[in-house]
Amino acid sequence: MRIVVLAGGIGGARFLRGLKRAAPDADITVIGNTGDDIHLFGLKVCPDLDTVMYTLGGGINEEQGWGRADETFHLKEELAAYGVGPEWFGLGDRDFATHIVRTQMIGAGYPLSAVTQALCDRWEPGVRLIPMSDDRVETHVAVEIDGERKAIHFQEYWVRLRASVPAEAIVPVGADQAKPAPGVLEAIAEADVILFPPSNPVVSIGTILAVPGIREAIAEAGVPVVGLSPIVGDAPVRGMADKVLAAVGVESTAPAVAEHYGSGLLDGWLVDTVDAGAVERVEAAGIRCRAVPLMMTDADATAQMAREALALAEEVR
Ligand code: GDP
Ligand code: FO1
Ligand code: CA
Repeated sequence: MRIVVLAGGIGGARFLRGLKRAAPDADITVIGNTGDDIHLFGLKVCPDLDTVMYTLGGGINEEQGWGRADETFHLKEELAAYGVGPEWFGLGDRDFATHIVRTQMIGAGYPLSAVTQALCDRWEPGVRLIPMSDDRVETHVAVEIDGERKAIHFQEYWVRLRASVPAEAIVPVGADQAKPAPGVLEAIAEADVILFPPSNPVVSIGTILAVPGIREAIAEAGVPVVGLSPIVGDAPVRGMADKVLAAVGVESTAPAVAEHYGSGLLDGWLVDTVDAGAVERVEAAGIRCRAVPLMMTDADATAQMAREALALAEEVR
């Protein structure tokens, strides 16, 4: 079975670990979000691609969910001693090596998709990881700070400000000119099932869908498209997705996220058992819905979520 998964960072990566367990023989292609990418100290950092790669490759800091295990921060401290920041973004010594290799290869003319493949040769994530695009896309957030309206990088909004000021707009800068990376549209066209893991609907999956051609290819693939809600009990399980959902006028509830994707894209939607009361509303929107446990507390629970998603896909096929 060929499965295509659109993934952000932590939510996507942890779900993929469960999917690999639930479907060990499946051929899994992951289309990764690159809107979170940021250039720091002259290096290109791809947080969501790295989170997927490290999580599936066994190098992730499990408690944090991003960055490397057994990490140290000597380089960051030395840079800070020279007054070189930003200090609010925690790049560790081991992680730096990934960004150096990536930046060096891009400087030598390799596209991001080829670089990602080369990095994955070391990590062997057990899936084919493709960035959504080889073209630069950078999510910016329009905010008002001290009466002044400005656009800041998504990482500054998320990591430095912890989404503490209202987001007025989310803009995936460059997305409208971006082309899907080689292999993206082909994987979608050849998929037997397409899954939206419980990733951020706006700044992870929304950004991937903003690359012209990707949304259309999914809608036209003619195979089941099933998603899992990142919102449980009217709040994100982790992080501040409610803040970016508000920016696009969507309430933070499991059914509202399903309606946001819409029946033109989604065939099936899983909500957590605490949101069982929302099943009817989702089905009224033309999307088949089931309530099952959606907390990725351990490997078994996560694999079971993946099984439920694949079962729902068979039901709507
Ligand atoms: P990010 O790029 O690291 O923010 O990760 P993603 O975009 O892939 O996923 C973020 C989303 O994962 C958040 O909105 C969380 O609510 C969701 N999430 C994290 N853990 C869980 C979980 O155990 N269950 C569910 N249903 N959602 C989760
Ligand atoms: N998230 C944080 O909350 N603080 C950090 O200092 C931080 C550093 C960081 C470095 C590399 C990397 O790959 C990810 C990192 N993240 C950090 C996570 C990440 O940038 C965001 O949580 C996601 O992009 C949000 O979607
Ligand atoms: Ca992310």
